[in-house]
This record gives sequence, C-alpha cells and structure tokens, in this order.
Amino acid sequence: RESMIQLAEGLITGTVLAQFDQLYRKKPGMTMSCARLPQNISKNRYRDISPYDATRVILKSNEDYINANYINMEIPSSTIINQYIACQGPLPNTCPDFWQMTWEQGSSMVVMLTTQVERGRVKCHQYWPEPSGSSSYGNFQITCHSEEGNPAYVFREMTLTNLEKEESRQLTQIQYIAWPDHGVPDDSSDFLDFVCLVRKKRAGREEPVVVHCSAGIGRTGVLITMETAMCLIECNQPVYPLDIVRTMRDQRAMMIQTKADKKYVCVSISRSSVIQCCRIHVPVLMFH
Ligand code: PTR
Ligand code: PTR
Repeated sequence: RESMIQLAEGLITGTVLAQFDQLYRKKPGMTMSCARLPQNISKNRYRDISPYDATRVILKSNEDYINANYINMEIPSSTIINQYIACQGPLPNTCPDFWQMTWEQGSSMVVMLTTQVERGRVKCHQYWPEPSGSSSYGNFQITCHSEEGNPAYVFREMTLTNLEKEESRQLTQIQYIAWPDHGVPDDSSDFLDFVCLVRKKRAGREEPVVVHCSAGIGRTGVLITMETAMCLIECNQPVYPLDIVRTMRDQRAMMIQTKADKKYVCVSISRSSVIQCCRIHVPVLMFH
C-alpha cells in the first residue's frame, strides 16, 4: 500500500510522465513489413499504425494479414497470463478477416472501445448485424440475438457460424460507448466498472479476448493496462504502469498514445495517455 501511495504521488508530481516520455513507442529491432506489402495496404485503417511481424495474428489462408497483435500479460507470482488480441476497428473490407481471426483463435469475447462515428469521422465499421438480424461476412454468418445496455456500455450476444464447416459458436461483444474522442471517460468509475465487467466475463475463458478501438493502440492500451493493474492488485503485486506499457509495446507498437505536446497531455489529461489512466484510474483503484 505504501508503495502504491508513493506511486500515486509520483504520478501526480509528473515524474512518471517524464519517464513515460522516455519509453520507446516501438521496440527496437521489431519489423512491420507485412503491413506494408502492396496487397495489405488497404487493410490498414491508419497508415502509421502497423502490427509487428513477430507478434501479428496470422490468418490461416493465402491472404494471411490482419492488423492485429497478440498481447500476453503475465501476472508475476501467479499462473495468470491474461491473453488479448489487440486490433484495429474493422474496415468494410476487413470484416471477413476479423471474423476469421476470431474463429481461428477461438475467441468468444470481443471488447469494443469506440463508437462507429466520432466527431463526424468514421472510427470503425459496424461488423455485426442489427439485433435479431443476420449478416454474412465472407465465410462467416453472424446472428445478433440480443442487445442491451446502459449509457456507458452495450452487451450483444451473437452466434458466429462457420459456413464452410457448418459449425456455430456463441460470442459476447461488450462495447464501451462513453469514451469520447480526444477526451476521457466522463466518469472514471464508469470505466472502472467496465474493466471489472471485462474481468468477470473473462473468467473461465482460456482463449484470447479480442480488444479493439479505432487504431487499436490508445483506448485498447488503457483497457489492457487497467485490467492488468486490477489483476496485480488482486494478487497483491505492486503496480508499475511503465512496466505494463513497456510489456504491451513489446508486443504491439505505440500502445497508449501521448500527445506530442506534453503540456497538452498534462493539462487536458488526454484520453489514452498513461497519465490519464494512472492519475484517474489507478488512484481510484487503490483507494476505493
Ligand atoms: N494516424 C491515426 C491518427 O492519429 O489519427 C492513428 C490513431 C488513431 C491513433 C486513433 C490512435 C487512435 O486512437 P485509438 O487507438 O484509441 O483508436
Ligand atoms: N489523428 C488522431 C485522431 O484524430 O484520432 C489524433 C489523436 C491521437 C487524437 C490520439 C487523440 C488521441 O488520443 P489522446 O487525445 O489521448 O492523445
């Protein structure tokens, strides 16, 4: 507890922010060539956000590329390894790839941290059908059975059918909708509740949880950081946010964004900077 209080003080005085700025955004020596192949250019939502070759999720087909990385977060002194797939929000032309990945990786839970449109700009294509509807995406048919929620998040229950194999699986999608672009969640406890929900829903699932926002680095990074921090606290382990960020960035570049303008980050507590999640969320976690 003492070390956590020190940590919180460090954060608030900005020492962690300074250290955060010194972290690499991309791990030295990691290549991202696959993303740049001519046939894959149209599969990236943002030109500057690519997956490492070494940790990318490989689709089991000739066209094996999707903008997604495995992220494994080990909890020291326990046997827990929380597994994620961090990916960009699907584009119209990558929805079949998204469902293929989800199927092949055996994932039964998708966490979405963006809305489809923010400030008039498309952030993610709607890759699922309306409730009680069905749509096909390549070799997969998705049926959405239910949709319920509150002002902060929406739950959808879906069936994913592999048309070739004639096999079906259940899938839960949880979408956080209260995260405005360029902002922070309005009520930080809302987001904390959401992270708790993800933790609860994850229980018993061995396969990776698919997490995406628009680019799959900012908000996705905050969610993984928060779940990891929560898990560490549950296991009585100290929380070092910078280590968490480094571990994530070793597996997907740029995880958690800071504005180039540091002052802006400090003053506005930007959406996905570590300062935001540490200043607001970690102290809340610690002193709840
Ligand atoms: N080049 C994009 C941009 O800066 O607009 C990359 C980008 C977009 C980066 C969104 C992060 C973004 O946020 P998130 O990962 O939370 O969707
Ligand atoms: N071009 C990006 C966009 O419009 O989404 C720029 C951007 C990147 C905006 C990150 C916000 C971002 O998050 P934060 O406000 O937390 O730095």
